[in-house]
Amino acid sequence: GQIVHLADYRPTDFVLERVDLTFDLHPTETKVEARLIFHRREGTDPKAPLVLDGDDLSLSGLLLDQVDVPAGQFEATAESLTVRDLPESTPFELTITTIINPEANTQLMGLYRSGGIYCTQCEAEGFRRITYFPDRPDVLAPYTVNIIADKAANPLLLSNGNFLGGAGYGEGKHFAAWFDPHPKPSYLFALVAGDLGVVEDTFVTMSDREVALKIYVEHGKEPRAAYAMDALKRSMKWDEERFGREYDLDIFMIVAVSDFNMGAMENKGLNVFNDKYVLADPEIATDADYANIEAIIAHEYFHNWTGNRITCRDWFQLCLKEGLTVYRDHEFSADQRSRPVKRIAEVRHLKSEQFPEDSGPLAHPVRPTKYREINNFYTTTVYEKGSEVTRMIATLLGRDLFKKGMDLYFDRHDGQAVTIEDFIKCFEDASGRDLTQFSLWYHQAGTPLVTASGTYDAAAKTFALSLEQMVPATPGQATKEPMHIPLRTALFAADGALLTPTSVTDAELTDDVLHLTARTQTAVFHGIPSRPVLSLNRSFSTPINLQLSQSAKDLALIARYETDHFARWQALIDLGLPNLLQAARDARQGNPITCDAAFVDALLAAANDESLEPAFRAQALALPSEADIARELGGNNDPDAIHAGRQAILALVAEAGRSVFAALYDNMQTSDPFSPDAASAGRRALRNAALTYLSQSDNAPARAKAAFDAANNMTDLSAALTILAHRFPESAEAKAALQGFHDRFAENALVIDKWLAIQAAIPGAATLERIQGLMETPLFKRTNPNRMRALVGTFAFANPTGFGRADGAGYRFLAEQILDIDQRNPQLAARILTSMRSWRLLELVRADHARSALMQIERAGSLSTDVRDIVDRILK
Ligand code: HT7
Ligand code: ZN
Repeated sequence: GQIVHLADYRPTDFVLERVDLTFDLHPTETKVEARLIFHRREGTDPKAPLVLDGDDLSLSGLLLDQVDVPAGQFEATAESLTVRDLPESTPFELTITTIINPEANTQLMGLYRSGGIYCTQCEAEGFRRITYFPDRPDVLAPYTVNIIADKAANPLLLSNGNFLGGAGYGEGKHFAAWFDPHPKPSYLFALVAGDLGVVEDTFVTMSDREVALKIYVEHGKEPRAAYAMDALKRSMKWDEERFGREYDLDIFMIVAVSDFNMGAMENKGLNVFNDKYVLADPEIATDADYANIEAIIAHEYFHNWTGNRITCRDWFQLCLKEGLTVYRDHEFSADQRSRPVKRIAEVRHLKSEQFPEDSGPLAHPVRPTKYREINNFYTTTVYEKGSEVTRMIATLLGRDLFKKGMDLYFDRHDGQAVTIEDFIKCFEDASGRDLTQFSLWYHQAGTPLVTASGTYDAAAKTFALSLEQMVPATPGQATKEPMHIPLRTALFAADGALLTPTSVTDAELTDDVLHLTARTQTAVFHGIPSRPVLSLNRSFSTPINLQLSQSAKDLALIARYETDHFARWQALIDLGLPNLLQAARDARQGNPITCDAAFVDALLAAANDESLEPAFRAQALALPSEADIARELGGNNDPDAIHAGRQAILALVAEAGRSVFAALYDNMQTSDPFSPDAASAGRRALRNAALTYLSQSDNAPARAKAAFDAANNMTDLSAALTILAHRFPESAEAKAALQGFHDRFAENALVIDKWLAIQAAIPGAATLERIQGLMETPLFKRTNPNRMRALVGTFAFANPTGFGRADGAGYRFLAEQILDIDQRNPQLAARILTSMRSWRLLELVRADHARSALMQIERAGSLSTDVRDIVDRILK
């Protein structure tokens, strides 16, 4: 694990012209023959050797222009192949043969087996586990791929691009050939072979070309791919309409596999998906699953232009494709569903995942400058903060100039591997604006803190808004420059009417966007007839922590009258949060817990407001999580007190809103037959939120059990099961429901994952023993990432009282699991270990236990680079 620095970037000495791969597939001995045509890059050292990357490889043949390369001319290790004395000015062909073992590949990087099929994962550096190669994203070439395999076991032979042809190939075998004309980096290579069912459709593009669409799933599961297919067609259409992007091959394929390290992978023309993000029907998928499938299908499809046609020069530029593509999938979902509800969900996710990363030991810039293990930089900062930065460019430029900048980007850089600077330059050129200060968002880590206060001058009819920004220190960045912070802003009169200033001085205001660019700044709004109520950072226009003291009355006014519904939701959160923080403190002191009536009234008013969409009302009812409360408290945290405080507030709201919740539960029925559309999902979300509150005041599980028995879809069923298991864990009803759910879905791995996750999240110290018990049962498959994430991941990321039990047993358990997982799958181990990133916010006794567990990992003999990198940074 050497540290790689952005400043060391150099182009390769050799240019790769073409790639021709032949795979002779075998579960344990696959022969890979790579024919690579290179020429020396002009202006480079004519004597320089060619150095190719490898990972765990052994060379079994090497030809130069079809002739054996003598032993003295090359050197092969597991990690590299060096060839000397290569032609100075003419192209040459290198033929490299390697034998690899897909069955033994437990890292799930390179060529591996999942559920009896062959599949690949090459991003970021998996291709070098297949053959020696210049395995970096700035080496682009067209690929021809020939696949030979046993015909009975592998009727399906797939790779990138268009199908060239296939035929029989000796005894019991057959072959297929694919050609991808679009030059691509090796990380976008894919191969799939095996026996799968297919769902087929077509899409006619904006220039009238017909594209064949195929989604491959396990035999018998074809009907469950219908929603994914629908989402794919909607994505293709949307990218044409919104961004003018047309698909560019004759065929687009998706393959669902059950063993996968992440959500999905955008390989050119052949996306490979975690089957969790493809398979859905009402019996097995929740509304959240449907929304995820839609978003991830879109995300991978959108990569075809933002990532594949235009790719990254090096891995430091990862946000070039990921931040931008997340922004695109967010916009897609906002257009397909409810924009404000989507925005609320995004901000919830950003605050609960990215903000802790940005304020802890793993903080890094959206565009980092060094890494030890690139797999550890597929982070929420690169993805979600990267998306927020793109969104801010759109906010600064406005819709038309942003579109012009994107068009210029697609025009100027099609077929290239580029940098964030190239991307920003397109928006500068399209708009004439200088984005130098704005680009600090890519380079400075940490969530800016903006402190705001307003003063009204009745005589002058002015409202002065004083703003101050502070970007906290983060690892490797002690001091920061002031950033360009675009704050959407509105002022409201006491009757809820929008107040429009006659002018604004001492700050730029464009539409509703106020530009904070200095460390301190006071904007003066003129022509304000009465004391205004300030709504700041509407629609979360900038990812900051905002400190603004507002009275409960003002917040209630925003919650009622803001035209931006995101801001309404934010006002409800701002009303509720102080109650939750105080409740945690009171629970710790053993004091009685109370709750402001203004908050309860505003919450119930929103829940009851029929002019608001049900999905919004459900979001309003979902209080900040225990982790959110811990973050806001800021340190010396006791998870048990936070839990007890939050439960007490839930109970107070439940008590006050009993009749509101009962009416919602009765009235928010959804249509039969089931429909996964956003409006129906919103009604289910509101009904289940009401049920959660009702069960909070129920003393017995009868109502939740009745809901469980009556459910006719997975959303309602899993919501009822969660209430039973979390609220009444020791009841006979909860036990029977858990058993019934298990028996009904025993054959469905994705549903058993839900069953495990619900149990892993049961609050309290006893859950650890429950998890250890579940790990002893035959359904616990250590090699399956979804299963490990469902049980160990949910426990560590989403169960603060169970994982953080006072005796430290949760942390010790995690350390053992990490060391075990690391032996097989370092990427997965490192990711689950990031659940420890906020350990320093714990009270002293727990923090001490957490540190000991981390040191137990750090001291272990044979750690992967992935885990070593995370544990070292978390402990630093
Ligand atoms: N670009 C992909 C990221 C990725 C990945 C996927 C699967 C397994 C390992 C992986 N490493 C990186 C997914 C995406 O962002 O679309
Ligand atoms: Zn992506």
